[in-house]
Amino acid sequence: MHAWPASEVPALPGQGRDLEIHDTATGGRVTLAPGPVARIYVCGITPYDATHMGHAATYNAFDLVQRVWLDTKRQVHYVQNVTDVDDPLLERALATGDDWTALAERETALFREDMTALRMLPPREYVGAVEAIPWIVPMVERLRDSGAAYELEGDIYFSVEADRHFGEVSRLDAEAMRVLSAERGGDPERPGKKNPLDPMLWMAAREGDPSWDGASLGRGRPGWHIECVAIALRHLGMGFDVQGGGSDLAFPHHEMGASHAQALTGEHPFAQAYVHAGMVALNGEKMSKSKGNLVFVSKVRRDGTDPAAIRLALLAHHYRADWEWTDAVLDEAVERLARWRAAVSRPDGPSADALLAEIRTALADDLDSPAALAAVDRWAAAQAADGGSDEGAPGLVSRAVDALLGVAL
Ligand code: 5CA
Ligand code: ZN
Repeated sequence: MHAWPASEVPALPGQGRDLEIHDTATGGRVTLAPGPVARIYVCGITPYDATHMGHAATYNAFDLVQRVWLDTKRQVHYVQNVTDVDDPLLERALATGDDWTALAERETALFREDMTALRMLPPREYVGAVEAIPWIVPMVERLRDSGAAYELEGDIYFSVEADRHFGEVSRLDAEAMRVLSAERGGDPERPGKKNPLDPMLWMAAREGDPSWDGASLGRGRPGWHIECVAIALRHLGMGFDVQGGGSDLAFPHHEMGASHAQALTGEHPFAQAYVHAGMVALNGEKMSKSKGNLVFVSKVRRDGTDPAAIRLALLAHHYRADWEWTDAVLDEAVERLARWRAAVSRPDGPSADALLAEIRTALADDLDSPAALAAVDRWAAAQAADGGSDEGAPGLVSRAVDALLGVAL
């Protein structure tokens, strides 16, 4: 699949700091130490509805990771998937009478437009689950042939006991795992499984569902976790720097993905850090396609809101926090954008050298974007109060805010 166009990242003087970030698997901060090419995999959308502010907030977090790395003069190899065949997509298509491929294409196209408008840097590889089937099939065969997977009435399940590191990503107890497995696409109640948590790797063809040739697996379609593993291993390999997604992916998705990859390769870890963004709510409940309590990025854009203001609304919250989308959040961002634009539109201003250092420090500190915004606010307030005579300052602030926060002033 093609991704979306990259917005330019302006060059800045000096160099940023290495990123310290919260890692779900250790439960604490880690200082990432990528090589000259930092490797990141971020789980993409299941394209059965438009991009909402929760999705946008999560992609914003991982866009900041990239921007910090670019500022340390590294290259970034970023991979993202599209879950373009899965139960929720097929169920929605069935309910609306849409063709499932047309639904997926339409919503993926809208996602690209939203990401472009929000100045999210695109992945180098943007890969659909359907495209990954030829890589998934041999992986599932290998898992089965090595005893890490087994057949149940034609379906193939992964045995969580095959990975001695199982449980190390989410660090949940068995009961919590069981509850989340049932809520998030698993089938812990199905009789005949070796362990109730075992996730499906390959689902035998069902009447009325799309299916593909699975060689010795028979016709069917891939499970969810193996999709991301196949794409990540093909393009990034084991031990890449960051596996990213919202906190609802820590278990089972990222736990199972890590175990699939570790059982396949015999290597550990799948990713150096597992980074999870908080959940955005609306009216007191997590924004979710299945509940329908959504604020769509495309709708807010159509209503005339500058995408830079949407981005500022996301940046005003720490990525790990759970927070609530309200009209006030957006109003405040619109007002902040106007203040910042007025501040950089003057020919000179207070020196911005300290501000650049403050933004860099804030972002390296577990992506503290609210602290970065507060630093820009202080510079803008000083500019409004008594200005300054540094002719390079407004330009430097514009470039820094664009390069590090993805906001075009
Ligand atoms: N296709 C899978 C990942 S392989 C999937 O979870 N798709 S999704 O469309 O449901 O979500 C896409 C990303 O948005 C995931 O990282 C998910 O954790 C995140 N996300 C979903 N809802 C919210 C929310 N309310 N707040 C923050 N992030 C969210
Ligand atoms: Zn994923």
